Amino acid sequence: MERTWRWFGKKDKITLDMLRQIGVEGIVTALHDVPNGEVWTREQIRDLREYIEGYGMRWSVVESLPVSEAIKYAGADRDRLIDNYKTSLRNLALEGVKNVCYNFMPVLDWARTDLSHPNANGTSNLYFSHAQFAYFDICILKRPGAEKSWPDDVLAEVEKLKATMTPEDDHNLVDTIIVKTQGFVSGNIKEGDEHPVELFRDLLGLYDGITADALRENMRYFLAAIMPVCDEMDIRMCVHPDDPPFQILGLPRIVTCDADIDWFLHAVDNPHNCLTFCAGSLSAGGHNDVVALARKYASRTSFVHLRSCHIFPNGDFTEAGHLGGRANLVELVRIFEKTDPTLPMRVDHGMTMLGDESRGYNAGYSFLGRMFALGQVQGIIATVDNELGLPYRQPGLF
Ligand code: DNO
Repeated sequence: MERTWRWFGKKDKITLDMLRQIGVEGIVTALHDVPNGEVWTREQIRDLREYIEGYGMRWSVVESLPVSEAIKYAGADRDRLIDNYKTSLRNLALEGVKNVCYNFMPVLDWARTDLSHPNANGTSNLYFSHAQFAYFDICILKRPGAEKSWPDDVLAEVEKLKATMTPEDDHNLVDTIIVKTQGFVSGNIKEGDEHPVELFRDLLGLYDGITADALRENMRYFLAAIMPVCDEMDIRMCVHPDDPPFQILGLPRIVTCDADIDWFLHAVDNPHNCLTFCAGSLSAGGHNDVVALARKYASRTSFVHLRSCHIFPNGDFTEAGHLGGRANLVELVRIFEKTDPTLPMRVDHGMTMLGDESRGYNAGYSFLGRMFALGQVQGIIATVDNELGLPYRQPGLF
């Protein structure tokens, strides 16, 4: 697999000079400064591509070319936004960047309730608590009918939280769920937005009456519209699974499991319609057998995220070590390396460790924690390559 790394552009505190020292071959990035829905110009793309190439690496994957909400809920503007999307795709391909990750999650790109949940060894990881999320839904967001979407045991936990959560805890929960996890992924709400909860309510309102089937139809419409450009320019579009892979806040989520993946691959049956195999997102759902999914969908995967989750008996999950958890990264590497040894892979999220916490990195995207994980994954790849008779490689080293 190609060793790639998610880098947030020239402003990222983790520099390309650091990355080339730790075995990174390809960069995963986006034009983070271009507002959602606007065209990415060839000049902007070329500038970033050449910058990356100046460090001896290549721009392997776009993560993400964001799909505007109006495309997802079929707003009046969607055809214009799809045209812009097609222009951006064409410009990327003309500059040689032909693997594009996106997601089709309404409003929230990904969700966690704690960004620094302590591990017993002094490091921390991301964490999702159903009770905390339900508390946000019922007591902070005050979504009409929210209580009905949570089971009794979670509602009982919410009652306990009502007695212990301080205004500061509430503020931190809002910051985690709708600001810190969203801003840096070109999400709907950014650091500094004054009334995030109100903004968030308005966004949820856009999906009133949009069922899972309606969202599926909108995804099918989007894919059908962009596939001719992908065919012409040989672009692989790889959708990221919903994270976490279950319904939240009454919003439909349609890339959560085997049946969902099967659906979108067949809805627009085209080899350029691909999957981002995010082992972390998929392993956060107890219904998913991650290894079986990899076996089934490896040939339609154009990008791999390696990470693994541990699910607690109450359904809460945390991000496990890259050699632990439910995902079985060793077996996944075997499957993907056999399918296509050039497939781009990035380690996804990592522990926060050894001073990462004070460096201001984006949530989940520590340096030392991810470097540690990359070292582990490089070891797995080397072992698997040895089994398969493939040569070992690490740029810059003998
Ligand atoms: C979070 C990421 C997501 C992902 C997008 C892809 O850490 O996995 O933000 O990049 O959903 O479109």
